[in-house]
Amino acid sequence: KQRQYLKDYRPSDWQIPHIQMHFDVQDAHVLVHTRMELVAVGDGTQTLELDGRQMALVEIRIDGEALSPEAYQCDDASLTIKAPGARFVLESTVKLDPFNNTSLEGLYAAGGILCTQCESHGFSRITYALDRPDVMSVFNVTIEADKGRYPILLANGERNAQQELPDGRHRVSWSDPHPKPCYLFAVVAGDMACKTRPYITSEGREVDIAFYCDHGIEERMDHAIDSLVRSMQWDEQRYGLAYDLNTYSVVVAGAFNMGAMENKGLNIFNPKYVLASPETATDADFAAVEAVIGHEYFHNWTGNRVTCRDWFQLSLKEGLTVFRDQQFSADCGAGPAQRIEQVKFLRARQFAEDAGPLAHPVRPESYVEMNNFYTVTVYEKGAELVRLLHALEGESGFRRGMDLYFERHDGQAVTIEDFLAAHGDANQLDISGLQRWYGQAGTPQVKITESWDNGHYTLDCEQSIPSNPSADAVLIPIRVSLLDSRGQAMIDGQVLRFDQPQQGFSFDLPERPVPVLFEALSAPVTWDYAYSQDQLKHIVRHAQDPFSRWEAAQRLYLIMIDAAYAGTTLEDQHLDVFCEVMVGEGDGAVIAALLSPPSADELTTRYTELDPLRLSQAVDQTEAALARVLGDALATQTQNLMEHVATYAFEPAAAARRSLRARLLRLWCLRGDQQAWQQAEQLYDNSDNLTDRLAALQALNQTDAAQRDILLERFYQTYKNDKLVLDRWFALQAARAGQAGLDSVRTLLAHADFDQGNPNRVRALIGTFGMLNLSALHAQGGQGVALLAEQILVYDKLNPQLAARLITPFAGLNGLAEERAAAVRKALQEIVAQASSPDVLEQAQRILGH
Ligand code: DPP
Ligand code: ZN
Repeated sequence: KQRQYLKDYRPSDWQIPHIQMHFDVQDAHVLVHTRMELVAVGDGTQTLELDGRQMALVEIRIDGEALSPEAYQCDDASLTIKAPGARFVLESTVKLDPFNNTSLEGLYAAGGILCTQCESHGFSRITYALDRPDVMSVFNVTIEADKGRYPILLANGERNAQQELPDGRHRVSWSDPHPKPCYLFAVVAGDMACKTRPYITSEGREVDIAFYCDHGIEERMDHAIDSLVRSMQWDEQRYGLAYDLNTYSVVVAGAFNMGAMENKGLNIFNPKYVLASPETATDADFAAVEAVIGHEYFHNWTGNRVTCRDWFQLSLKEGLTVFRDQQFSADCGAGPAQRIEQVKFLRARQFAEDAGPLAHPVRPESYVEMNNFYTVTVYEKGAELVRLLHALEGESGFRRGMDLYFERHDGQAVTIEDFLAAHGDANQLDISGLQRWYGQAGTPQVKITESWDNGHYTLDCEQSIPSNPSADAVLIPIRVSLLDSRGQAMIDGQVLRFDQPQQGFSFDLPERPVPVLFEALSAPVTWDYAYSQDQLKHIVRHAQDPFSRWEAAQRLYLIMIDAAYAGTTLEDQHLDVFCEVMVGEGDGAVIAALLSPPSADELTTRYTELDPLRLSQAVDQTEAALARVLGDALATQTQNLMEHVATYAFEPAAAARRSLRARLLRLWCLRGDQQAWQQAEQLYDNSDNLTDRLAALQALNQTDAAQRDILLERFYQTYKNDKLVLDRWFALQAARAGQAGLDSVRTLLAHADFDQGNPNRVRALIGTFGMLNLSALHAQGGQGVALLAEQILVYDKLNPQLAARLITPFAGLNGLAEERAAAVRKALQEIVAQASSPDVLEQAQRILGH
């Protein structure tokens, strides 16, 4: 497969204003007939090269005339024909085998239904096409199938007509008036339950909302439907954007590689992000459903109405839409703990990606397999850059920028420059310091020192990208507060514009302050300032910004983790401030976060020549020290939270209480206290919801309690027929530390409920083991690593997109101590020798530096 480069972008020689498709669904195959109008752009175009893979060409016609095989050339990726003129009609018929398509791209069978996934290049597995986002067409689609097996036939846009056919078959036709790139194309055929809800937009348009899933679990879609209605209202109110069709459908696909897909008017979803009931989804799941439903809906404007010129611009729609879904969740009541979670994820995954061999700019310069660039960098770092822009412009300036962006580009396929230019022009803002972020890989590091001279306080800042020394200085907003000795802010949330390699910022103050830096993480950077322990405790006690309290707490834990990693131990008293935190007032979710040391998977880039087992131990020792220092109050406080357990509702205050209870129970259980273990069992038995049941299991998961095995078995018996919940059972066991975790993974790979065709199940078991369980992955002198490599090769054949994601844990190679690195290198070499998919090969070779 050829490497594609951003610098080689050329507009398409052809446009396709109109595409008509007919799907004839048979028992064991599907025939797809496509009629496209092709129009040359400019003149002199002689040949037309269409993309197309994994299908059998039955017939091809130009202006009604069948072409003889000599008139075209066909290979495994394309079809080339000599164009008869500047305008003609091309018809093709292809035969597909969706029933054996395990890649989950193009048209495939998921459970009993047929569905599609076209982003980024799945459409050319359905028909011959110009599979690029800057070619936009109006689509008309008919689907014909057995009515008993496929009573529901869906495509993008509005339904026009339904017709009964002989032999128990039927046909439904759909048309989508909005020209769209083919990656937003979708069809679905199946037998599903449906729940509907009417909605009237701010423009007075009547919309039929329809959600589809397996029969018998319809009521689990209510939260998703409510979330969609809130999303539609929110986009109208906050951005003035209303929905633009009369139908909005969401279909649950049993097997799905991504979270969900924003196909125009016909979203297709991973069940994880639609189905939620108190007994089958946790608080975090409820929040994730709301966020992903919102995310896909917000794409209707940021992605669909204004789309990407080419795939290098992916962050244009993804970074922006993640930022919008984060704003939406915040407006729906997610508190500061949400920002803490975002930053934990950013640091654990995106900073790690940016520091290793898979680093790439938010706008990549080249790729072999585009699927490998749906990354935390494009999504999460991309969203951080939009957040940064929002902070610079303020709420009303950001809205002005968005308004101008839509005014200029509605209906177009554009670039990240176009987006930034609209914001810059709308606000007379120089965006060059922001633009540089998009082209440079690596996390900027900011070093801050201070001086104090008689009432004159200066913060001296220096920026660089250690992994990318030739990088230019970027614009880094630093939000600071300066606390006095009583904890009052002398400077409160001021934003410093730091855009030089080195820059000083001065303040005149009555006393020397404790600086609170990068409040709410105002830029996606790492930063150093030599805090004393007392300063950190001062911030934990007094800072206004909950995020900064958490940040200071993390730094306190890190002092202890560093010491333990180096083989020394600090007194438990080092953590005594957390006794006050535990019994303090305020948001329970924030207190829970304050009482959580960073986990080992967040720290893989912290040490050179990393010994992952020693790191896991150091983290465990720190958590144990925390549990000890909290003393008897830990038991008392946990028991207080056990009382008055109300009926479950997904509601911020109740969720915060559950989260604190879960955290305290877990710390208490770590002390090996029988009474704590019994409390966990009681919580499990008395609860009416999955959140608390999982909290109990997680509290016991790293202990030797007999209750652990008993509850795991009880959990299995209760939930064995519930796919999403059973995923948690697999994940829990894959998260068990060390050798025990590795043994569990081996056993579970052979379990009757382990299903290679269900990506959620694969991620629950192999993903948890690889991404979140360093001590198991590196257990037994490299055998854990070999097991992961073996599994990657299994999915290389079945589902390359999934396989390529499972490789990520190996990207830490360069930071590992030699003996560990050797095991990983050997595994990667084995993968390169045996893999056949471009997805897996590209990732393995990038990691090895080839
Ligand atoms: N479905 C994926 C997302 O929404 C890719 N577009 O992020
Ligand atoms: Zn998206």
